Amino acid sequence: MTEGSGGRIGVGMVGHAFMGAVHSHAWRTAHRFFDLPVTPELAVLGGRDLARTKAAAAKFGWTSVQTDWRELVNSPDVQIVDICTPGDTHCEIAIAALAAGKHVMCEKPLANTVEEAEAMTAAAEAAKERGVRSMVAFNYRRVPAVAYARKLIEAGRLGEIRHVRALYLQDWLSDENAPMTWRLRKETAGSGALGDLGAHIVDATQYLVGDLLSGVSAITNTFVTKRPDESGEQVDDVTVDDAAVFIGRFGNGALATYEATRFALGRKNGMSVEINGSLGSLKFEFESMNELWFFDGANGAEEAGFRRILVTEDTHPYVGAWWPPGHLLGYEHTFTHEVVDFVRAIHTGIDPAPSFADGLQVQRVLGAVESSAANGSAWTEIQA
Ligand code: SOE
Repeated sequence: MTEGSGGRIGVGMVGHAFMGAVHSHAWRTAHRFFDLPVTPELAVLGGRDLARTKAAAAKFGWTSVQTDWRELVNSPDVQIVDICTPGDTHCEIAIAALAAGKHVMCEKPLANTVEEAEAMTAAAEAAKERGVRSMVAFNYRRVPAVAYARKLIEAGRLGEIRHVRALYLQDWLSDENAPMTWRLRKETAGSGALGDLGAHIVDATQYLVGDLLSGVSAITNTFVTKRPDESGEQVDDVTVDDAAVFIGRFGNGALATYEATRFALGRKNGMSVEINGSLGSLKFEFESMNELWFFDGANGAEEAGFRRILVTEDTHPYVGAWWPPGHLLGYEHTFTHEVVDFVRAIHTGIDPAPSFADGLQVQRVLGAVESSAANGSAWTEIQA
């Protein structure tokens, strides 16, 4: 079954922390603002602890709960499985859901290793033959200003792309007494700032440029190697990177620099991208996410300068479904847009993007960054 009956499509979501909260909001909101072919129903919320899952379901608007994700995946009320759990569970849940004929939306990074991402992609490709769709939740593609930047680049307004500069800066680990979380353990998170933040800017820049990285050279560091565990009674080892810095080359020759860190004191969610081409440049900063800065080289020298485009016109991507010009959008809207695109793709049978294959390619970039860093920053090609 690829769609629910009676104009509804049942969603089963596994996980109810930060990503679960923002995805719940998206599933609740999408059909109220966008015309959707079917209405998502928040059917089953999955979590390990019954009491906490029930509390989350009541808060976020889910009809029922399930503590066994296998039951959730096989429930007849569920046609879409949304995976919002730590990375170590993505592979098993996604493959089981696809095998059960359920469409799958999976949080980023797709997996903890390239091998897992390969297995998930193979399962997704096989399921596609049966009309089953899958998508990785790289939400920053769905910021209207980022989607509009893509349109400008696609239309050739930047000419030949030469430079890509991307940062993703947070500071929540600057305090060396901040406690351990699953995000700081390799077995649950796969990697640290690299997979959590670096994955976003790798995806966003490849999407914007319309081309893929062909190789990288990297350095990483773990500044604080031991932290109090969750109980506060013991000290535990941090087994992932705290920061990753790398350079890369795109297939088209563009040169790129990337920085991902959780130690940039004062920077909360500082995701930013600058792209320079032969005809113009673009700058985007997530903390001012309704703005896009455009330098159009076609303007004469006297009038040249970066121009702020407020991306809130109803002709801009996604914006027409929301508020009048100048009435700004926020972080949560990017997830609503993701849900809208996914539900429409399921209905029309068009492959949603980014696909699991796209997620695998990002995973290969992350893998190349890790192996370069482990090998004295050696230049490391990315498998096509
Ligand atoms: C935590 O670092 C985090 O929540 C990421 O996991 C998200 O993907 C990002 O959007 C915000 O920061």
